[in-house]
Amino acid sequence: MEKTLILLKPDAVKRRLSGEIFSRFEKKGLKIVGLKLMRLSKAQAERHYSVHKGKPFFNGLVEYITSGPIVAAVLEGENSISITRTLSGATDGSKAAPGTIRGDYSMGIEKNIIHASDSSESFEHEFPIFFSKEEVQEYNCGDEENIF
Ligand code: 3AN
Repeated sequence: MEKTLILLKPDAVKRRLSGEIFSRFEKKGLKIVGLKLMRLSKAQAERHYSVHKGKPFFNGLVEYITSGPIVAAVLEGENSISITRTLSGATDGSKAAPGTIRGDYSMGIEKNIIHASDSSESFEHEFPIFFSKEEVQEYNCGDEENIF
């Protein structure tokens, strides 16, 4: 089953939105298989955002994601990558559709609540920055035939 990585950014954690956001993904049918609260180092943040190196917003992005605790999670389910992106909404919270996480909780493009891997290649790049393979649990919920 497809896995994806999400990060609840410092604005989400400080605004006590973690439970609300996980609730949306769980209700949709995705399963939490990895989870941790952590503070990213500058080196980890630069590695995570390496695709944006050289862009004008790169330094601000690194500064922001390292400014407070984040919640990193691995979610699993069929099409979990596109589903988490759809539920997260457009990058700029001021333009994201209502009903999406960013549309409901974010006003801007930097403090935009959540990161979600945008492809399996991105997931492969991002996963080892946050988790070791041993930190991911393999299990069935038992209701997969009703969910997928
Ligand atoms: P997404 O997070 O929706 O995949 P990306 O990968 O294009 O968006 O951008 C990564 C992060 O960089 C975004 N979550 C956002 O916080 C930040 N970002 C993207 N574009 C800008 C911009 N023009 N100005 C400031 N920050 C930006």
